[in-house]
Amino acid sequence: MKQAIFNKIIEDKKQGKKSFAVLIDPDKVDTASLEKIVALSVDAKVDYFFVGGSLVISSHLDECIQYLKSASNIPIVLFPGSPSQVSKYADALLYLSLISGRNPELLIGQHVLSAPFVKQSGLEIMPTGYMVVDGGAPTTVSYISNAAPIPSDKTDIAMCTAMAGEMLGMKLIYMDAGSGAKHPITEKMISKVRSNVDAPIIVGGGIVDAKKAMANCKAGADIIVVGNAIEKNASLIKEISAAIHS
Ligand code: 1GP
Repeated sequence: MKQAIFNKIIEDKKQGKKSFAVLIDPDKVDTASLEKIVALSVDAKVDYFFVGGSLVISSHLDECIQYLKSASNIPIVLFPGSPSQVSKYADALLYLSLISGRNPELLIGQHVLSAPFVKQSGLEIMPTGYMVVDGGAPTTVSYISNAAPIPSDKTDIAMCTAMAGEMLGMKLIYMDAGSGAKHPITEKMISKVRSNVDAPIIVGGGIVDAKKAMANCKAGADIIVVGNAIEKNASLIKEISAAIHS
């Protein structure tokens, strides 16, 4: 089984190096905006492209990934909202189980149905405990998943959920307030999870500036994901990347 990207995440964590992932939703970019995002990301030494969305309506996922591949060496990690968002052209796949929810389909059901196809893709598979936290607004992910998010002040629930995910064998923990969240995840919740699990922690949802990205890193996040804010203003890539890497 491929492990290159996961090994890099572990190595970076050991060395205290924080990483920045730019989230690209294929539905929300056109050729011009994608070119701009890639150029700025290369320049700012972005660590990963995460590609996916709760809904991917258009059919150009493969095309989008092939373009990213041709234009940069930044690893491409699929962040799929459904099994249809698997592309063999990417480098790795966040194999998400929605451990904060109680929807069996997103905990295991869809995985069973898509397992042969996912295995055949040849992608590096990274088992990820996906935790959706209330971000102050109903986001696409909470609607589509039909699962209640963890209340933003219930840090103990987040801690226990992450601990259970890790003990079940999940290699990464992704804490997500949902795309465009009004309130990103609090540092209090991140540090509570950080103190209780060893797995690298990915944090995203509603992060719109370098200050928040840095505060999240200090609280224990290993990878910061930003999508929405960059779609609105791609020049943020540079400052957020610099803050995370500092
Ligand atoms: C959402 O974590 C991601 O799943 C990123 O959220 O688009 O709000 O940056 P934003």
